Amino acid sequence: MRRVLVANRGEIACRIIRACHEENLEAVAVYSEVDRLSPHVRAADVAAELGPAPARESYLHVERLLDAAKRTGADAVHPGYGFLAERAGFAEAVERAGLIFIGPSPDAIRAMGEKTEARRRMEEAGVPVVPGTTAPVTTAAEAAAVAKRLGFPIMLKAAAGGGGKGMRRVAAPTQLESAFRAASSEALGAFGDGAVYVERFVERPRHIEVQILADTHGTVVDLGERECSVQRRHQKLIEEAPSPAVDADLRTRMGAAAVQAARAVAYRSAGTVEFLLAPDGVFYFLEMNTRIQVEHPVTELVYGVDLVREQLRIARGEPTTVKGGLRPRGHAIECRITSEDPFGGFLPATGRIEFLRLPSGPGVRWDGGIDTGNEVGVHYDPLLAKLIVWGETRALAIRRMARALDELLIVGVPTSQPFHRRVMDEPTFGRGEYDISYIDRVGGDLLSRRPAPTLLQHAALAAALAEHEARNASVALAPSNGDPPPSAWLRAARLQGLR
Ligand code: MV4
Repeated sequence: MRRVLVANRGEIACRIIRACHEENLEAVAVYSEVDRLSPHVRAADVAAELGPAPARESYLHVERLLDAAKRTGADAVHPGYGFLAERAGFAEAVERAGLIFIGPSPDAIRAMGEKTEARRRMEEAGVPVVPGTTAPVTTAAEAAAVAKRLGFPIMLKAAAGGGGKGMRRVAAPTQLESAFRAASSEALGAFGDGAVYVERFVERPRHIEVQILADTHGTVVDLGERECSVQRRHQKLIEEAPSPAVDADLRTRMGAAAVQAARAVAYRSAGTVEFLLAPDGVFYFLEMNTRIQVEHPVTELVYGVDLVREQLRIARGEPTTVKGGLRPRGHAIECRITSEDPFGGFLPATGRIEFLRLPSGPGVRWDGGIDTGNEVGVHYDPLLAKLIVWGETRALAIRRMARALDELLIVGVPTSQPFHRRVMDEPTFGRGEYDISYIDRVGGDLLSRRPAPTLLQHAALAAALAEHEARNASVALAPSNGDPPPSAWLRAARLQGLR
């Protein structure tokens, strides 16, 4: 393996390219027309244009990706997350083209992608699953019969995919018929398959996921848990490791269950087993994500590993360098910096990055995919970057995140930064006493009013405006005889009336 095509964009593409360079591998970036000036393109050794902005014409276009691999002499493909990362068909196409797919086998992807199949395999492997069906139910009547056995409330879920699409909570028999129809049609729309299965509803759970690393020499290790309960409409906003709700004994038990889950599908590479942790301390398998996840850095900081480099080593057939039985050290928190306006219902925002000042200092990590001058559009996921901090304790990590968020300045597009800054001051978050309903409960207060722009934001905007006007002025000053427009020096002199 010599040259890796990174079939992704943004922060994760930059992240993978860094790992490639540290593993003495060359990196090939792919980009759509609107991403021509993106940081991941500049960071790579070779770059290939895929096509127009729409993902289906670029980052989702299998033939163009494989053609780019061939044209650039790539011998491996890393899918990142999102896009084609969990499409078994893409992994198969990569391997059929004679390239290494940096991730699990297509069979493992497929087994975990079909949620009822995954639940069946987990039950067989002795991994605790939420009580319910391990096969789809085909009618509302069938669902009602299962619900009678389980007791209400129940959860209807799409068999063909996770992430909350096609999911409905049903509190009483009278709601079942309409909920079943809604869940099935949403599942059909999202995954092309309307099959639905039934689970008992777990009240007030925390969303806890366990990181797995499996090599091709039989080693399967867990790297502890991540707490991902701060999410809005199934989009995670803040993640942390370790979870404030998990002690050493529970960590050992969840880690063992996650390793069993990975072994049950002969897993390879990095993966994440998602659990629901109920208030009574009982945990249930939810689903397995067969990719590197957005939030992987919090695990890297508390376990001292580089998960993407481990993926590259494993793909080269080398044993993982990670030993089993590691314990987390300190505490890490990640805030997803997205181009969404928290004071405008988190609606996707667009704009041009006019000015970017990044936080730094002890224990601060910025996994970024943006630079000044970049246009932020609506073609892709609104994640711009991740701000991750590490501290010796959770309280110190929170204080450090607050400091880093105060240092961060992005001028030109609204971002989720003010939301995160307020969470760091919010008492229940500070005590770690939250579950998946956190945003519903405290989100409203946190976002009650938009803060006044800081002096620095005003100054940065004024500078950007002055530069914009000066640039326009120079265009206006461009001589009609076709001579080149005046240099910045000449413009400045003219503006001072010196020439
Ligand atoms: C559940 C659940 C409670 N009970 N299943 C969310 C998407 C996918 N990861 C599965 N999810 C859940 N499944 C049962 N039986 C709670 C969640 C859940 C959730 C549900 C609604 C709103 C936000 C949520 C965040 C995390 C998990």
